[in-house]
Amino acid sequence: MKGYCITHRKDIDGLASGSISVAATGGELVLSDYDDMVANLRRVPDDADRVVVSDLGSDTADFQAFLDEMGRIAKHAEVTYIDHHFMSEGAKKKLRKAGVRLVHDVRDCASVLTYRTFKDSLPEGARLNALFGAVTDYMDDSPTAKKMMEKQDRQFVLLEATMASLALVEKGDEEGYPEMVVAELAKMKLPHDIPGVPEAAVRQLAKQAALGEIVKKEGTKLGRLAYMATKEHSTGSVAKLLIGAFDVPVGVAMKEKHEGWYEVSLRGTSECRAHLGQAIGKISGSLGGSGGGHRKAAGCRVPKEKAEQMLKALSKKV
Ligand SMILES: [Mn+2]
Repeated sequence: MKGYCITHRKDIDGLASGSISVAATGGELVLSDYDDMVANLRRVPDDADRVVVSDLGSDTADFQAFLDEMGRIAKHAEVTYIDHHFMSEGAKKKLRKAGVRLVHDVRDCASVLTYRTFKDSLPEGARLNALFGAVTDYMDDSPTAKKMMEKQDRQFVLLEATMASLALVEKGDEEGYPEMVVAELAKMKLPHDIPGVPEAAVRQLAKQAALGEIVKKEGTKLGRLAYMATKEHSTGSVAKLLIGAFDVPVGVAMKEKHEGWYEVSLRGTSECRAHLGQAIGKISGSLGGSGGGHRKAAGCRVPKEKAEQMLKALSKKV
């Protein structure tokens, strides 16, 4: 058996769903982000038997390339694609037609969907991994997640999940760190028991407390959004802090990860009038970048010189 588990590397939902598919199928772990998703699929050889892709939304400009690769792999292997990001009916149809087993539901996080998909081949502890994804993706109030939470001590789950999430923010860029976390979670090890995790989580708490002050000084308000360029790893946290500091419904944090390009995180409150993932997908696409995500949490990549245009267009939308 030659199997691969390809999952999102940036958050605990991605890592936890990867750990669940590794525990269930024994496949080799491949961590990916949106921008290298197609490249990672291209590396899956034709003699693979089973491939699980989780928490990687495909509602981006390169859907055709994604579909082509999924179709190529599905000719020889059993391909399961588990996701909860927005997906058009047309895209779903095309994936199924290409032979992909699609597990898609926007009401649950990818970890919970992965847990349900492989439930029969999982140890009981995997339910916790699924809940870590639900808590950190803010999706623990779905009917399924709620029922699963009833079987656990809620505070225990919240602390373990948050500890894993904070530590990932602190150490996510460290070579091999996210891979190590997935491997340990797949062995049903709890975050507090994974080497380095509790210490990194506490360091991150201290950083975040200090960051609140920096955001107040360096952020800028533009209509109903506030934005800022940052070097922080967790652009998502910066976006959230901007919302609070400027009392606006949308926060936008931009980081120059590769020269000339901004990686952007967007966060919104219930008062935001647009679906951020869909809005930023269109805007960034029209500016030569790409993006997508959820209603209140999204991300994109745009050329640095187009950032101002992006912010203006988004400000009109929200
Ligand atoms: Mn997710």
